[in-house]
Amino acid sequence: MKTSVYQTAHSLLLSLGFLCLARPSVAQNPIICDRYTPDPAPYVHGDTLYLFVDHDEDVTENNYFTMKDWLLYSTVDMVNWTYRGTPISSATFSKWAKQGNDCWAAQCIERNGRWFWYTTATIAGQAYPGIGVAYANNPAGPYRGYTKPLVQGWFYIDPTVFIDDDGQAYLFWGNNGLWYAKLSSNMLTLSGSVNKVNTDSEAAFGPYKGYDDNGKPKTNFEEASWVYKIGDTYYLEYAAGGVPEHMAYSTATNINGPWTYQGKIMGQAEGSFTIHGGSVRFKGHEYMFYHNGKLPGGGGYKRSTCVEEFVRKADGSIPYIPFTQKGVDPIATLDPYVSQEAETINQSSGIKCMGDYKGCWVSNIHATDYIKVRNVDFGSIGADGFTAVVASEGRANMLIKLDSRTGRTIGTLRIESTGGAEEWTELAGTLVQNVKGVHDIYFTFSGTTSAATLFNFDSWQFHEIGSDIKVVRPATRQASIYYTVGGLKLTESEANNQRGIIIADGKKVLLK
Ligand code: FUB
Repeated sequence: MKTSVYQTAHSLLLSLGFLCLARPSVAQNPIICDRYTPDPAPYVHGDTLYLFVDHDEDVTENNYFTMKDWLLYSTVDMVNWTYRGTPISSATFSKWAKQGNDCWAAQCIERNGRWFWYTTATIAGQAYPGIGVAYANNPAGPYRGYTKPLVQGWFYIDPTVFIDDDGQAYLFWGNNGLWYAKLSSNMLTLSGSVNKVNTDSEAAFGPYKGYDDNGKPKTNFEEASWVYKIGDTYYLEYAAGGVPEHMAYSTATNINGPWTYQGKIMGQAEGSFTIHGGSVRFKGHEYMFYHNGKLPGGGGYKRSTCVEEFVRKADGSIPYIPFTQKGVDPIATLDPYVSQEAETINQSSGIKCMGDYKGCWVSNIHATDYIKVRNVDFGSIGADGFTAVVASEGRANMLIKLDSRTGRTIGTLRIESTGGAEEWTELAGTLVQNVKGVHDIYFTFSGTTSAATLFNFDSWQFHEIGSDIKVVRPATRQASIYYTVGGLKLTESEANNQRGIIIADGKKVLLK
């Protein structure tokens, strides 16, 4: 794809990215730590913010973008992010796209209960890209790729999709140029001709970034368009200024323009020559998503999603938004007394999230790793126990620490072999002390095994003092069962024979 635009100015930024090895414990940007997650495309649906991102591989090939699939995360509190799998890859578009790489920027939206994920890929047998769409009944899939690209041609990358108040959907896209077209009501094909926006206008897109060898001015508009509407005003956010890119925006009172340049909204991304992002409103707050190269090992081809909160001005204009390491404040607490996915994470080190729409879990757990979960509300009564669903080939220990990675240990879990890395079992741990109030918790690990992971971690849940019936997850996906509940050890056959309420350690425990 467009090697010439990118491959020059970046080696310096790329190498700078490798210097970023340590992160302060309060840092929340980048927000996903176990994978590189460029080109964020947030989407709000009900009480959940879905984050559709691209995926820069851990190993960069040919000193260029190495991108083989697309990922999904979600949040309800803006600080804990749940991995929802890798729902689509180039294989989703096997009917028309080059396979194995070039899974570039995308955006997904829901319409009438169906999810439409517009993506960039290279046309099979060609050097130029096209924009395709995959559709599903759920945000995490399974997705089916539509058989043909919607559009194809040089610089046809970075789709953004927008549905106007009258129900007409539009697709915008482009690098070094901006095109748009109406979408059919089925969202899978175009319903009209392709229009080109006049990005050569300084009034529309800001001061020229320079002049080419023929003296022709170069547009400030670069790529990564992001279209939405507030009231009667259409907003177009985009990466601008050439590489390294910054973020700017323009507005219009008609979807067909003319657009009016409104200014810069973010500076040049740190450690990355691209910045691709977009803003979204969620639960009364406004957030700007973008990417940088600041995750350890990161750089221009290993970029990661970040988010900042901003307050739109009374006249609708967007203020200049500074980058922070701190990121955004939580907008909700996390309830430890319901089952929480292990892959719901604020920050982590070493581990990897795995799985798909059928279920996700945490793997690649090593003795030096940790998982931080933020803003956990233990309430005023507190907890007296916890359980975790794990699968393990060997022995390991998990410690739960309070408020810092080296903080007080509040709980321990001893894990024996469950019979295999996918033999899931719910184990009860030991709560060392009662916990009340709102805290961050850290899961830390120890153990010795030659396997790639100490164990696999699916979910966890605390038990509130006084709630005398604990529901232990049914063993539907366990091949073997081994419970320790409130200190009482149940063998596989005992657990198999148990149905109904048993007394364990003075507490009533319901095995379903
Ligand atoms: O991620 C590959 C490309 O880099 C995207 O399509 C552009 O927007 C830039 O972020």
